[in-house]
Amino acid sequence: MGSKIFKLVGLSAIISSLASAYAAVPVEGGLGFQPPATELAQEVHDFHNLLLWIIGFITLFVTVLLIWVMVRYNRRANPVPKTFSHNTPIEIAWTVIPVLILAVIAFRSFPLLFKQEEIPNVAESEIVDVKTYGRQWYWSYIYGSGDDEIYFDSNMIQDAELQPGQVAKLSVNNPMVVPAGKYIRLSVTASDVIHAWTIPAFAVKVDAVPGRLNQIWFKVDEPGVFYGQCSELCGINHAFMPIEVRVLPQDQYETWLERVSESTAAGNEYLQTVQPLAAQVASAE
Ligand SMILES: [Cu+2]
Repeated sequence: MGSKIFKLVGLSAIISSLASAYAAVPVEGGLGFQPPATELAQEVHDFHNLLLWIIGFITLFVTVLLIWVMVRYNRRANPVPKTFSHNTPIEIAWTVIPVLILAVIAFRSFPLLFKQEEIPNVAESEIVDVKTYGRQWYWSYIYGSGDDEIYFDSNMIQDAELQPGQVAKLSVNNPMVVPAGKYIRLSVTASDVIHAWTIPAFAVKVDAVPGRLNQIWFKVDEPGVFYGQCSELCGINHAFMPIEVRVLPQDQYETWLERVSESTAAGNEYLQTVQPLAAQVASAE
């Protein structure tokens, strides 16, 4: 029993230190969102917290009203009921107040929706283009075009092949790599059925639809490793096509881009030297 608890504590210590070193690993028993890695995610979380207050207050208010009515106006406490059927001030209040609450929610939510969709108007030098295909059941990533095009597939690591530091059902063999501090413009489509590309820590989610090109953007300022999963039921292995994004400082990203243009293995080898997952776990232990 004692050693079991000790193991659990040790495991959660590793996981939580992993989570602090790298922004987006789900933790066992975790409540709430993964830490936000983009400005957009921070704003989405703030909006969520505001909604929680509003919902909480309304639920409490309605519960108190119900209890009050049950106690004060049951047949025993109030044997002779009043017979009026209208009360104009109350009817105005229960129309206007919900409208105001909905207006406050709309005032916060619509700008966020547009912000998710609209790529900021910045210089092209600040933008990095990446394309991705959702496929049954993995993701493909494409950098550049024409002769300089880099293409690789990104498959989940099977449980039996997990290396120290890799996360079950979330780590992939060839992760997507992007530079920190740049606007990543992601073009998303699919080659068979509908998938959805998402990273919760970025507050980004976009459908990958065959024959159609969707775009989304994100900007992560701090290097780290971020995980997501296909979010559109796409067949038997839907749960096994995760997304892993490695955010590197600009200079390391450029070196990775050079290496990966030689071969995917060379790119991964370099990635291991600058952002090794295993070392993080070893130091946590
Ligand atoms: Cu899917």
